[in-house]
Amino acid sequence: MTETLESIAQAMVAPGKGILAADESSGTIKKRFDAINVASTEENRRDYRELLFRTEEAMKNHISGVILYDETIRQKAKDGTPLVDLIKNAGSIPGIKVDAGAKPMAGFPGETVTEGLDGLRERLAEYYDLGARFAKWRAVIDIADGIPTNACIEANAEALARYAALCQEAKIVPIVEPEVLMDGTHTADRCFEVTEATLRAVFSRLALHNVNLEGTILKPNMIVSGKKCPTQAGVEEVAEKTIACFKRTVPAAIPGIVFLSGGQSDEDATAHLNAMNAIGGFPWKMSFSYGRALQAAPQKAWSGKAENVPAAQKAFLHRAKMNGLAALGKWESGLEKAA
Ligand code: 5MM
Repeated sequence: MTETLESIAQAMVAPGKGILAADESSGTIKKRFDAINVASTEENRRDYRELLFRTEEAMKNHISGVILYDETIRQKAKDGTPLVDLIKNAGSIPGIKVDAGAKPMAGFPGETVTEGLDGLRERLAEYYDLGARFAKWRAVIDIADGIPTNACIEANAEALARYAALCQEAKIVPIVEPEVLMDGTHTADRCFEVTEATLRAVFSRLALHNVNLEGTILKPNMIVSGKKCPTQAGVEEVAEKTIACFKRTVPAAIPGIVFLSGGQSDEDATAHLNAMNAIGGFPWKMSFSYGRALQAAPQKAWSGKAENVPAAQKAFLHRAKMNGLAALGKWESGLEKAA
C-alpha cells in the first residue's frame, strides 16, 4: 500500500492502540532516572528504552507508534540492531520530537514559546531517512493570575502551524501538542476556557498555513482541575467536559486525538480515557500518547537493574494493555486489581 500522510495518521490511531511518548529530552530523563537512583548515562538510557521496545506483546498489540528523542533514533540495541528497527519489527511506527523546547517568551513574564523552526526542513529530511514517519512539537500554556495572554497562545499556535506544514512537506505526520498545564489552583472550568481558546487559535493557524487535517494528529490535555485546586472534577465530569470542549473546537477531519497524561496518576489517565470512549458520539478516535502514565511503573520496577527487566516489561505491558482497553471504552477498574 502506498504510504500517505492520511494512512500513517490512521495507523497511529488504530483501534485499541496508542502512542508511547518516550521522547524525554536529556534534562527530563535525568529527572526520571534520579527518582529511581539511576545515573543518566547514554548506556542506561539505551538499556531502558531497549527494554520497552522489546516488550513484544505490548508493542505489537497496544502501541501504534513511539515518539523518540534525537539520541534514541540514532541508537543501537546491545546486539547492534538499531532501536528504530526494534520498533518497526514490532509493527509500530517510529516518530521523533523535533521541537527545541519551551523557552521564556520575551516581554511576557511567566510564559513560554516553543522554539525549533530554524533548520527544521533539513532536520525533518534526515529524520525521514532515519525512519521517522511522524513528529511531535509541544507548546506549553500555563494558567495563573493574568496568564495565558493572547500573545502567548497566538505565538505558540503560529509555531505549531509552521512546524506542521514543514512536516507534511517532508511526508511526516505532525502531532500537534498544545499542552495546557494542570499545575496550579485553577478549576476544571478555567482549564476548559483556556483549552478552548488555545484549540481555536491552533486550528485557525493550521488552516492559515494550509495544513492537511486528515494527515494531522492532535495531542492535547484533558479538561481537568489544577493539581492544587481544592475541588477536583471526577472521572465523568472530566470526560464530559473534555468531549464538550473538543466538539466546539476540533474539526471532524482530524483522524485522532491522542491525550498526554500531564501528571495524572496512571489509573486516572486510564479511567478518563475510558470514560470518554464509553460515552462516545464524537467523530475522532480518542486514544493515548502517554509518557509518564505508561512509563512510571516500568521505570520503578526496573530501577536500573538487568535482573529487573522482566518485571519492568510486565509493568509496561500492563499499562499498555489497560490504556489499549480504555481507547476502546472497555477498561474496568477491577482489571487493575487483577494485575
Ligand atoms: C515524554 O515527555 C515528553 C518530553 O518532554 P521534555 O521535552 O520536557 O523532555 C513530553 O513532551 C510528553 O510527550 C508529553 O508531555 C506527554 O507526556 P506525559 O508524561 O504528560 O503523558
